Amino acid sequence: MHAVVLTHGDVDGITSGAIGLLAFPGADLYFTRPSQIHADLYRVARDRPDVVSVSDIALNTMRFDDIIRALSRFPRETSIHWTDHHPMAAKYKRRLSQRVEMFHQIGPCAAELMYRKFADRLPEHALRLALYGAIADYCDNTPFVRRHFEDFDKRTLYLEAGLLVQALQEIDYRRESKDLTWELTLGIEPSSMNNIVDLAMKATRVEHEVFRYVQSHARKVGPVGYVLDMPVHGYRGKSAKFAAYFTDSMIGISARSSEDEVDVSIRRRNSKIDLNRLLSRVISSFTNAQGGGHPAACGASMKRSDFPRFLQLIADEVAAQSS
Ligand SMILES: [Mn+2]
Repeated sequence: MHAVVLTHGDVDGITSGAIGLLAFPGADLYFTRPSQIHADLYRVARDRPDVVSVSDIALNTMRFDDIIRALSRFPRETSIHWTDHHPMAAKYKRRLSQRVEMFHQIGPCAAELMYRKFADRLPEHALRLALYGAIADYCDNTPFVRRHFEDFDKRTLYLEAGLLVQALQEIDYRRESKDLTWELTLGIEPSSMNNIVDLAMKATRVEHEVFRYVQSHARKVGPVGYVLDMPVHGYRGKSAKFAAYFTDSMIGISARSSEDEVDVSIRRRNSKIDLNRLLSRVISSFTNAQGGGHPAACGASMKRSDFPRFLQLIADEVAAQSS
């Protein structure tokens, strides 16, 4: 049997992908992302695999037709599993479900969904992977996760998951993440991976520096705190949180500019605002901007010259919603 696992490169992606590899032994593993999934599916279809598993990939509605077209390239016999927890409008879910075996739920992480979907064919250690994914994605308050926290010492689970989260800040995706995913399928714990422990410690020290940097460089526009072009790469979600904290804001943004683009990570702080919804409203007033994510964590990119107006629109929306 020829199987292919396509998944995201963050900890939930890696753990849900590792569970996919355990469910379909011998499968090939590729990392992908919402902006690329259509092209990757198209490429994978040429090999006519028996099984494809896509996990933790948000549906990019701007690419929806391309995704449907790519799916139509697979032989009818290919079973395609689509497992995800990002918001998905009902019409897209319905349309996609005509071709894929959809397991979609908001609340649990993708790794929990993968575990629940394939539990009867997984080894015992796969359960820990599901819990690491849940901790990493802040999806650790579901009935499934709460129940299984009782099976271990949850403090140890947080340490192991924390090592993965931190190390990934310093891993440049792809190659090393692939090795890491394979090690996880073997049941090797992060604390037993020397390179992961070293990277996690380094990342934690860098994170503390990032915290101090944001303290002295965060700015505020209305109810939104932001930091632009930190001297370190990565740490974007974390620095967005810190920017909200240091400016006493409901929303934090960490932005990085390149020659003609600005890329932002958005987080909320003590707020129930649905960032995904907020972002899709704001982004519709820009050309060449895209983004999305979860209610509590989002990302977007836009033309560099649009960034000031973007900040202002986000601030206006948040102010309007909270008054
Ligand atoms: Mn996820």
